[in-house]
Amino acid sequence: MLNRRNFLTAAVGVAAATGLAACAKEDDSSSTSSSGGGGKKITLGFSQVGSESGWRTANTDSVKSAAKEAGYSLKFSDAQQKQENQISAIRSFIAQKVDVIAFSPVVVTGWDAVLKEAKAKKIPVVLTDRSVETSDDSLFVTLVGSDFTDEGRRAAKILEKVLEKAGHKGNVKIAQLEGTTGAAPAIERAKGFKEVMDADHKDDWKIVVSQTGDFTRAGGKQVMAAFLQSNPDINVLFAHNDDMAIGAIQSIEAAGKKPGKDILIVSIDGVKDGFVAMSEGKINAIVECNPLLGPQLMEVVQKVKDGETVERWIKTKESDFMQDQAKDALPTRKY
Ligand code: GYE
Repeated sequence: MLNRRNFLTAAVGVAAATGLAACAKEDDSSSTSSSGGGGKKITLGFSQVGSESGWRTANTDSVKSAAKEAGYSLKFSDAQQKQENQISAIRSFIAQKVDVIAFSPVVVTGWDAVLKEAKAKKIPVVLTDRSVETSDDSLFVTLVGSDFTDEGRRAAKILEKVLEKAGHKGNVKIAQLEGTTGAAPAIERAKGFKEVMDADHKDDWKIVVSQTGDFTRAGGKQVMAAFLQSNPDINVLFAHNDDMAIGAIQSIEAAGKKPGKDILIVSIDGVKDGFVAMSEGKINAIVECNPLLGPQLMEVVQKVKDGETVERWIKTKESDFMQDQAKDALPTRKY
């Protein structure tokens, strides 16, 4: 499986070329101030995953406002969770001769061809948020984003606390709502969680059902309803993001059960609505994943443009929150 540290080699299938930015929404925004060094304004092409979650909305806002702040001309494209749209957007950025391309890859595989095209035109590529698997490490400069495997481990560790607090006795029957299939945060959060489970809870914890909810509320709601039908004895939900947990809460309530009590819930992200659900007692703990990557990204873009060396992986600092911290933390949440 993917090891972000080594950026594993993997031969990848390449999505077919499509027309320019087929269904992707593209917008251009630029500010009048000049870029940091007083030189020519930097043009940055940014291909976003979509608008699937509260995290993504906060991430998009952060990128847009940081680009404006830095005085870059930003070409922003929303791929609506489709890899072919991202490939088209990147091709369009190459054709427009942008200075730097940044993107948050919807899935990990299938990027080599388009990244080689960027390299051939000497346009540096910076990954944000999510990683890729590539056969050639030189195809991107750096990744600005979180350690998702560690988030998975932290989710398992915080579940231990949640179970203890709830005075839970007996077997732990876990339902897992996975993120988008093939996406780095889905693969790695599952991996980190399982690592702790295999090491410390071989006998008492079991993932009884696991399926993707595509990181959306609607997905979480629908899949949780099916889980409750097939496995009515589930007593824990591990959701790869808050939005799916919030969707699942609706199905849990519709099934006449109490989220946060009958079914203990741990999720990842820490968006405002997640904190609201936690302060209402419906989510038991949240592992934070910071979406405010814009300022760090703009700094890196400037350095890359100036030919400076940057770290291979620029990680984000994050915290964990238990339910009893939710009310106090809520007013200070920035996203
Ligand atoms: O957790 C989820 C979003 O890639 C870290 O994508 C991101 C994830 C985030 O849709 O809410």
